[in-house]
Amino acid sequence: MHYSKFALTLLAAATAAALTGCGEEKKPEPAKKAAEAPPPPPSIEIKIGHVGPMTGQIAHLGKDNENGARMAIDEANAAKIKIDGKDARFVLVAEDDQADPKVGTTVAQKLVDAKVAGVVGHLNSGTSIPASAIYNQGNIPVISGSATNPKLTEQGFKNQFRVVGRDDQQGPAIASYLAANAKPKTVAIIDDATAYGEGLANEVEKTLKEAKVKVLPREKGTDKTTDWKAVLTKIKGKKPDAIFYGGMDATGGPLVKQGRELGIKAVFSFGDGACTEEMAKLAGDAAEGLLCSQAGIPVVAADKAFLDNYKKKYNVDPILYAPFTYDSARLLIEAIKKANSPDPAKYLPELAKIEYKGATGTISFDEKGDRKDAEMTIFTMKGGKIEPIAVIKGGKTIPIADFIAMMAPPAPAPAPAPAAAPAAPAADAAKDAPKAPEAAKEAPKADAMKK
Ligand code: ABU
Repeated sequence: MHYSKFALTLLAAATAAALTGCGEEKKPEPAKKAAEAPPPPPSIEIKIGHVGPMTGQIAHLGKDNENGARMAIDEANAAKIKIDGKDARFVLVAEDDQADPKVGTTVAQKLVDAKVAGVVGHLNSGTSIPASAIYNQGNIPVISGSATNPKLTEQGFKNQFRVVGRDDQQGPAIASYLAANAKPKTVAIIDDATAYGEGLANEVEKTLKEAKVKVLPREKGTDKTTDWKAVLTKIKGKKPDAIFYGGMDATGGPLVKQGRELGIKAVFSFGDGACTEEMAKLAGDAAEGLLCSQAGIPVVAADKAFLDNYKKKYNVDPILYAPFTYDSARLLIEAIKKANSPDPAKYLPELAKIEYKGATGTISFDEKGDRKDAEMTIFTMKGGKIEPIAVIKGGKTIPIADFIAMMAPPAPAPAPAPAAAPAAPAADAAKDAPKAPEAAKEAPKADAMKK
């Protein structure tokens, strides 16, 4: 039999194919396998910036703020949120502005260039105000959880918000409380020459003068001053009954310590930047009995689940404004969810009109971006702990125990009980409510707020 060369080639190929089919496992074709695999779900990365001082004298407060924002981001990722049909992955882009206004603007530009969808920060008014112009130009929504100088939201920037009160609320609150309770005839005021410290001191001075309290000529330091002896010696000679300091705890602690060392007996009082337990760490017993204010609810009155989860995650309690930066990040995420888009142009209108139940209470914004009906809290230092005395809300001074009871979740409606087992809802609700601190037993006397 004669076969052509072509036929022989075909025969060889067919034999090889048959052998492969019988003797060996056929390897899957990679291209075919890929085609059969389900496509990965579409995803979207959404960057949220956080800025505060992570180095320097008030890094503990920067870390507190960042912890709050990070917790909100981690919870959002765990909740597997979908935006525009895609799996959203939120990423916290954390930056350090060193509490320095110049560094603050550099970092703000960096975040705009990184195309973050929104920013939580900055911590300080002195960094927040110059940075706000940069975020405004980039049309990036920004929420501060701690900056209290009124100018921040007085510039007409539609993208700027804050979830704490303002110093034209805080100054009158602490000054009125001081005037009504310590009843000083003469008050010395010192500030740290920052936007926050000087601005708050001005508000305190205005309120004291309205209350017919004599205010001594202003004394000044800086946000780095830790040797106050010259200033305090000058003040001591004028025998003030009270001293107010506008500045942060890192400088306020040495101030009160050195004041007591010099034998000054005046009541020391402070705003939120120095209303922390760091004061007791820095000043020891000298900090006992100080009065101070915070521009929001006290940490102890924040949502219990938030407080429990924070402690579990970081193994510490919040220091000052972590509940507020947590709410700030959650507000950005909630507005993005409502708009179904991380595009600031799309979600900013949602943020502006939001009404949100956060860890610090219900949050909505006025036309300037300030929190509506923000609370102020007055504290005293007892046994090294900052203890809230009263919360000022809507012009009313509410003893802390009453305020905490107001914030407690409502008792669950009693279930139709079987005859033999009556329900006890009030006791259950009380078990979950935050505990009023010792200082709550002191009845506040001042009705302070105007705004
Ligand atoms: N509000 C206290 C500290 C932050 C600031 O406003 O500078």
